[in-house]
Parts: sequence; C-alpha cells; structure tokens
Amino acid sequence: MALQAAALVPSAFSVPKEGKSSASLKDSSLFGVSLDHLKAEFGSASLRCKREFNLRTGPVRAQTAATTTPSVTKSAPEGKKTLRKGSVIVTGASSGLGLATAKALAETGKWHVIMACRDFLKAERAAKSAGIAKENYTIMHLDLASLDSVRQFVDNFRRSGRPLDVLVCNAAVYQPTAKEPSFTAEGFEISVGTNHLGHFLLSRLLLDDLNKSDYPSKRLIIVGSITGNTNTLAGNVPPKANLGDLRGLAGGLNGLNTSSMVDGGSFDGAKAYKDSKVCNMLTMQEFHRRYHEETGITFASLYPGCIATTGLFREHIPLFRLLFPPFQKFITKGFVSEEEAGKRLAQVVSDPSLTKSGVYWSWNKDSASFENQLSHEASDVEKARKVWEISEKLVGLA
Ligand code: LMG
Ligand code: NDP
Ligand code: PMR
Repeated sequence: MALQAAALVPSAFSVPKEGKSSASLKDSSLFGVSLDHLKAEFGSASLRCKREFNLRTGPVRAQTAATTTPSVTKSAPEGKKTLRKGSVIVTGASSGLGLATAKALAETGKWHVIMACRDFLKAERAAKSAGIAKENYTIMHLDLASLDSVRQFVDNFRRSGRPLDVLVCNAAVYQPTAKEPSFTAEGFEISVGTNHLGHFLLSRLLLDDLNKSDYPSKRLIIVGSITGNTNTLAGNVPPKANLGDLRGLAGGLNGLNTSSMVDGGSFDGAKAYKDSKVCNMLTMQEFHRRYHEETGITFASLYPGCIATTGLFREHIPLFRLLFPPFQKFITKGFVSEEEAGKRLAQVVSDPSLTKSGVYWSWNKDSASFENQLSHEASDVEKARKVWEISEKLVGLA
C-alpha cells in the first residue's frame, strides 16, 4: 500500500548518458513526404475562453497545513533580488522521460522536483543513480491507478507546505500485447484509467494549488504523443486512436456491462494507450479554455520525440524491443535519447519563451521547439468538453 511520507534521499554520482539525439523529421512528414493533407486545422480552440473562474475541486480532504508559499523573490546578500526555487511535481519520474526531466530540472539548481511515483524504492534508486542532488528532489508516493491514492497524494503534498508552481502529468502505461484488459482500483481499463483519469483527477485537484502560486510562470503540462495524432504517419500505424462517440468512457470502461474501450469497441491495448493520449491532449485544451484567462496558468502538451529505449515498451514482444530503437534511429529518424527528451520537457516546464497556453509542442531536427498541429479528433472542441464532463463524473468530481 501507499507509502505516504515524503522523503528526501541522498544523491550519488551522475550516470553517463547517451550522446546527442539524432531526432529529426517533423511530425508531419516521413521520407520528405508531407502529410499536410491529413491535417485538420487547429481551429479556434485556443481562442475561446469562457466561464467565470470556478475551481471545483471536489471532496478534498482536510488540509492540515496551510500552504506557505514563500515570497517569490528573496534578497541575495548583496541586496539583489533572486527568484526562489521553483517547485515542480513530475508524475512517473522513476524512469524514462520523467526521470530525465527531473534530472534536467534539478541540475539547473533552480527547481525542486517532487517525484510522484508508485514505486518509492525504485524512484529512490533511480534518483540516486541519475545523480540528482538530494536537496533538489523529494519522492512522494502516487499510484495513478487508484483515485484514493491520487487524493492521498494531494493531501500529503499540501501537508508538505511546498508551493506548487508547475505540474507535469508524465506517467503512463502501455499494454500492447495484452489479450484481456486489466483495471484500476476503481475498475477503469488500466491505460485510460491511469494515463487519463488518474491525471485528470490529480490536475483538477491541484489546480487550486497552482493558482495560489506566486511564481512568475505557473504551468500545467500533460504529455501527449504523435501516435494519438492521425494527421501523422506514426498516428496511422494500426490500431489508430479513435474515441468514437465516447460510449465506452461514459459507461465507465469496466468491461462488464460496458466496453473497456472509450469508443465502445473490443479491447485492444495499443489502441487504449493511443486513445488515452488523445484524452490527454483534449484535456490540456479544455483546461486552457476553462481556466487560462482567469488564472494565467499556462496549459501545454507535447510530443517529446520517439524515446524508443524507455520502459514504456516493457510489455512489447522481444523482437519489437530489439528492432524498434534502430528502426527509429536509422529509418524514421524520429529517435531521441532520454536525456534529450528530458531537456525538451524541462524547456516546457521552465523556458521563459514557452509560456503560450493551449499549445502542443514538438521539436525539429535541430531540437528547436515549434507549435505543432493536432489531428482533427485531438483538437475537437466538442469532444474535449464531453471527455471533460464524463471524466469528472467518473472520478467523483461531478
Ligand atoms: C504489433 O506488433 C502487435 O502485434 C499488436 O498487438 C500491437 O501491439 C501493435 O502497435 C502495437 O504492435 C507490431 C510489431 C511486431 O511491429 C513492429 O515491431 C514494427 C516496428 C519495427 C519495425 C522494424 C523494421 C525492421 C527494420 C530493422 C532496422 C534495423 C536496422 C536499421 C539499420 C538501418 C541502416 C540504414 O512485428 C515485428 O516485430 C516483426 C517485425 C516486422 C517487420 C515489419 C517491417 C516493416 C518495416 C517497414 C519500415 C519501412 C522501411 C522502409 C525502408 C526504407 C529504407 C530507406
Ligand atoms: P516509462 O515507462 O519509462 O515511464 C513511465 C513512468 O510512469 C514510470 O515511472 C512508471 O512507473 C510510471 N507509472 C506507470 N504507471 C503508474 C501509476 N499507476 N502510478 C504512477 N506512476 C506510474 O515510459 P516513458 O518515459 O517513455 O513515458 C513517459 C511519458 O512519455 C508517457 O506519458 C508517454 O506516453 C510519453 N511518450 C513516450 C514516448 C516514447 O517514445 N517513449 C513518445 C511519446 C510520448 P514505474 O517506474 O514504477 O514503472
Ligand atoms: Mg511508430 C515518422 C515515423 C514514425 C515515428 C515518428 C514513430 C513514432 N513511428 C513512426 C513510423 C512507424 N512506426 C512505422 C512506419 C511503423 C510500421 C513499421 C511503425 C510501427 C510502430 C509500432 C508497432 N510504431 C510504434 C509501434 C509501437 O508499438 C509504438 C506505439 O505505438 O506505442 C503506442 C510506436 C511508436 N512509434 C512512434 C512512437 C513515438 C511510438 C511510441 C510511443 C508513443 O506514442 O508514446
């Protein structure tokens, strides 16, 4: 069960990382062939801001310690004003992209990273072997496949008294070879349950905390992916993401009296993952439309590149795990190292030039960021609203 205490663990030497990334090829082309014809216009999604600011965070349990947000600036010895350390929560920071991002942020000395992980000891070992200095991180238990755990995490975080300046929803599971669905504690199919619903509740609850922050740029980042975007070649590799009319999601994804798939179809683990990423990208935009204007919080998503070496593929067949990295490195040229991908996500967390809200970031071959276009479904305003409304019922916020 949940380890509920936050802990500080000591650091060790840095593990040498891979060399420079060879990431190239924009999302929208392969072998120079443009996929622009597949693109749906981004629409006016990001322009419509509405609703008075109403932070309905649901039945949050008692907050035992008032969040003591230290003043955003402090005086240096010479009387010069310096920015206080930012405080960022990264979910799934025990491996892959999350760990690399935690390391990249911690190394700047400007961030304290709260590593929100389901396996406390794994996270502790990972932080140590990545060489993250102990004063720059705290590990807190979070199992996104349990809504109780999400609520516990929020309580524990608030008790810690730390401010929240940036939240990064990064954790994910991918079950490409599962024949049968598995389920979260509340009985949701595990990919959408963890990747989308767990993060949906987490970010809804923590929005209030983000809003209280006095940091110059407050951000909520939800990691997306190219494979959920059918306006790209990668997004057209079967099975394709498709949320349909959301009948399975509305039914609770329990696989009993309703389908375990969002669109109501039969179970497909690879599709469930891609669907969950579409939910992630739609949620980011819905957050933007509902809350950006009132709160000033930047809501963003991204495709960090194909990080073909991470634990995400742990359940894929061995042949896939063997061939996938060279395939991405030498054929698609979409490969990016964990280190490089971590720097990209760290940019979205802290780069002063990436404050635009409602954006899905990607990177070109020189690792320069650009605002990418989402597929028609992943930018569908009406679908975003419906996913939001159904999700808030499922997680007990409505
Ligand atoms: C499926 O597995 C599951 O069955 C399904 O249940 C679901 O989970 C789904 O999406 C999830 O996955 C699919 C998996 C199984 O397919 C792959 O693994 C395909 C991706 C890997 C492709 C490897 C291609 C081999 C290339 C080797 C390159 C290495 C060296 C590079 C050196 C380059 C030097 C310049 O299938 C398999 O694992 C079996 C493998 C099947 C191979 C299919 C080949 C398709 C390759 C297409 C690439 C196009 C190449 C164009 C070449 C241009 C050259 C310039
Ligand atoms: P990893 O498997 O390396 O990392 C995923 C992390 O999520 C792990 O730390 C894992 O914990 C954690 N996690 C899984 N389930 C839960 C849970 N129930 N509660 C809390 N944490 C959980 O994969 P990546 O680093 O590749 O994936 C990170 C993000 O990047 C994901 O959102 C993924 O969709 C996205 N992405 C990845 C791409 C890639 O090519 N790899 C491409 C595009 C997007 P544990 O260590 O305990 O297993
Ligand atoms: Mg894909 C530009 C080409 C490109 C890119 C950037 C990716 C990224 N992939 C591309 C092309 C292809 N892939 C092609 C041509 C094929 C057929 C051989 C192919 C296959 C493939 C498989 C079987 N690719 C995959 C899989 C997976 O199981 C991965 C997946 O879908 O996970 C959900 C995957 C991925 N390809 C990517 C990326 C980034 C992934 C995985 C991670 C993710 O989206 O989160």
